Amino acid sequence: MFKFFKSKKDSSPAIDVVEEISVPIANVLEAVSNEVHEHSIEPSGNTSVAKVSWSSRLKDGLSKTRDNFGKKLLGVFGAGNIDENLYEELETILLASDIGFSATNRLLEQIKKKVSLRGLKDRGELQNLLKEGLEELLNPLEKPLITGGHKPFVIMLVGVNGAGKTTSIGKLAKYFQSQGKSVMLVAGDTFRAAAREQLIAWGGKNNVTVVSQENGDPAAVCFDAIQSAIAQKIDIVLADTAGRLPTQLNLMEEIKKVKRVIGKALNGAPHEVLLVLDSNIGQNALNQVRSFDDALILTGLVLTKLDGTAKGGVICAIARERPIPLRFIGVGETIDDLRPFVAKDYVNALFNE
Ligand SMILES: Nc1nc2c(ncn2[C@@H]2O[C@H](COP(=O)(O)OP(=O)(O)OP(=O)(O)O)[C@@H](O)[C@H]2O)c(=O)[nH]1
Ligand SMILES: [Mg+2]
Repeated sequence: MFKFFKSKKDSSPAIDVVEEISVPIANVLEAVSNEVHEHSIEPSGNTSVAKVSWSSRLKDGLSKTRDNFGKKLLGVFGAGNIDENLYEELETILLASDIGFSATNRLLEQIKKKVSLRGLKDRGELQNLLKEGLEELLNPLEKPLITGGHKPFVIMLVGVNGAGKTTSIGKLAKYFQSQGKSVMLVAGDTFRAAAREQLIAWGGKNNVTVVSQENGDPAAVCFDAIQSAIAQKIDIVLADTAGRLPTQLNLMEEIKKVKRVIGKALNGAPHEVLLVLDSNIGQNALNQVRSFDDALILTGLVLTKLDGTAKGGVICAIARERPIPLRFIGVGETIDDLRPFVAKDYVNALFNE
């Protein structure tokens, strides 16, 4: 059994009151249990859970990007002298990896400068220069989320449809719980019943409270949830929202209202506004970052589905154009596949190191 909340009208005209009820979770847990771990069959016939380290998950997850980027680079960095042809080849590879013009130009300029400063001649020495350049470019994005300053610390997740918001909330619930924090999930996507159920399933998986209302107003659901979180002394509130395109102006107004109302429930909240981005969209991610940032003033990004794409280079374009902290990256669908972004690890994984 686990707890979640269901709305009940009270005498206040504007705000629903939440009422705690209990529901069986066996069926929802069954629906999601296959996502938790990769299973393997032992010789005995028993099923065992395969523990895979984060660095191998990251390497596996980035394999398509690496094929598109790192492996081609290895070809360029083979034997021979450094010349203009080499820089052209390098430029072509970087541009084809969704790194973007601006970041590509910066990387090339830096490499050329270092080559002349250090008097390098051999192509083989360039790989380290490129790694250095990528790390320098990506370092400003490496700012882990610190949630200690507020109780509850309210995190709102936004983004286009299917970007991975709800899944990321489920993973984050586990991440924060593993730090000993109490977590509450808020089903702020009130458009689809399935969205609510998806969140309840993640809540069941992590054994955390999910606040939801049938057909409720998203801002009202968030307001109620935060008041409840304050009363219950919850550490972290994760608010899900419905997917929307930046071009859907009415929906962008709605999400601004959700943010405002969260601030009314708790002064200073939300403390984190995370844009969830599907890395498959490549350079379009930049447009989404700009639009959502202009509307909501983002404090962080989550980049999902790096495992399914060859476009992992888009991080570099984001670092160059709008260096909003990349709080987490997702490299798979299981609950452990979302972790804080570490520039060095990411660059090493790109080169399979
Ligand atoms: N491979 C892979 N799949 C992911 C990752 N993150 C999310 N997904 C999948 O992407 C799909 C969409 O995820 P959701 O979390 O439902 O996306 P959403 O942003 O909440 O979607 P809407 O609520 O419709 O706006 C699901 O099938 C997830 O399992 C990831 O890092 N890797
Ligand atoms: Mg969702």
